[in-house]
Amino acid sequence: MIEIFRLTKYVLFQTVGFTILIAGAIAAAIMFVFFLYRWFSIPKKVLIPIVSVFFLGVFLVVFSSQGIPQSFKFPLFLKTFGPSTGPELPFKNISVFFRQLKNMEHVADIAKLPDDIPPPIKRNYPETVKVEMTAKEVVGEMADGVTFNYWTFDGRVPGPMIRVREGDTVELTLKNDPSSVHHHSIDLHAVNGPGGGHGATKVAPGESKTFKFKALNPGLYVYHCAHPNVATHMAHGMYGMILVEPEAGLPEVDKEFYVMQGEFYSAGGLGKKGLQIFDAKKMINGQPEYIVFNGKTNSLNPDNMKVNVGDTVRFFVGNGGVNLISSFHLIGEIFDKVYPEASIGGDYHYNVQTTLIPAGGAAITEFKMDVPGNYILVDHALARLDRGAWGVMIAEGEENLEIFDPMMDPLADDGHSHTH
Ligand SMILES: [Cu+2]
Repeated sequence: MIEIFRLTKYVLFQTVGFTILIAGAIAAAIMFVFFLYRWFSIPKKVLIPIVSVFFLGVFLVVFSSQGIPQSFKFPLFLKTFGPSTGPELPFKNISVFFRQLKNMEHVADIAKLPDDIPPPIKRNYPETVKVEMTAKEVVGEMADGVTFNYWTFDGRVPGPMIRVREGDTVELTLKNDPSSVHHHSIDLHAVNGPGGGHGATKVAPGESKTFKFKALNPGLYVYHCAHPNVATHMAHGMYGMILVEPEAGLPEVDKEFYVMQGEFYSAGGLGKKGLQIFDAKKMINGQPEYIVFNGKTNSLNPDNMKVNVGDTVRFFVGNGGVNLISSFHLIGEIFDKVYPEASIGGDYHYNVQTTLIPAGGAAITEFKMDVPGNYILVDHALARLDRGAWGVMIAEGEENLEIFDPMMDPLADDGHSHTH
């Protein structure tokens, strides 16, 4: 109940506020006319036109920069120039959302586990691979007590990692859960064909559609919902990645992780508790409240990112955006090899500190774990750490003092090092 109140608050403030503003102004005008007529005996014939012009002027000043709202939606004053539906939330969707809220699944953990990855492909021949995904609108927790209405592929953010081989034919079925409020679709950047599959997979709630494509180009590709307003669907969590392994496969490694950065735009400020309403204006302005890995704060931690000293490690890193470019960095390690922009088969970069992950793009990074400890993954635009853009990987095993020696005084247990 409190959640519903918090969600409606912003909407009510705008509609009710707007109505009161107009009603108030008209009432004030009538009283003003009455007052001048009674006390100064100015004839009504003169008064009414003067006062009307005065208040019309006030209205023009107030609305000249924003315009009169065309329809009831949140936010009220937003004019956009996209090729399709704008990012505003029509009030009728909000009422549908309330009616659906009870049926909507409340997920315990919205974060896709970074170690939840399909195994490497051992085949040396192409196949037809069937993939099934369900577009699902759920309620999940961004942080303690801060809940969001997430739109997802299979109930988690990011959606499942799809793994196929170059030359495979992918038969993809997209279902839209009957509890959904919105239409959804999928555009895979691994597709050669119009819309990346968007047109072929546009599904209404309860509907299901299948399309086929041949994975011609090896690489790690982002997929996302492409139903308009596309940015709005992505900013609710509708993205994931598909890996098209080259015919010969990727080099064998000991551990692989699946990580995607994304932004979330809530009307409530950073840390505001309760169910958060989506703020289209903040999205247009590129001012997210939350910037996180795998859908929420603290999603990547030593429980799900554990490696051993001596392991070779591979990160599949993507960026769902929708506005920011990620400066992906692992504090305390150097990426021995980076597949820039996740391109496979081209020129690789070696010995990289920070790699760029474009919005709607990806990178593959590989490194060998040299010494034990906690390693923090970040977007090195470091102010974003405070919005959630960090995670922790733990490496366990033997110290190697030749590579790293903290030179701790064995007699002091206060954890502070000293210099010699
Ligand atoms: Cu969608």
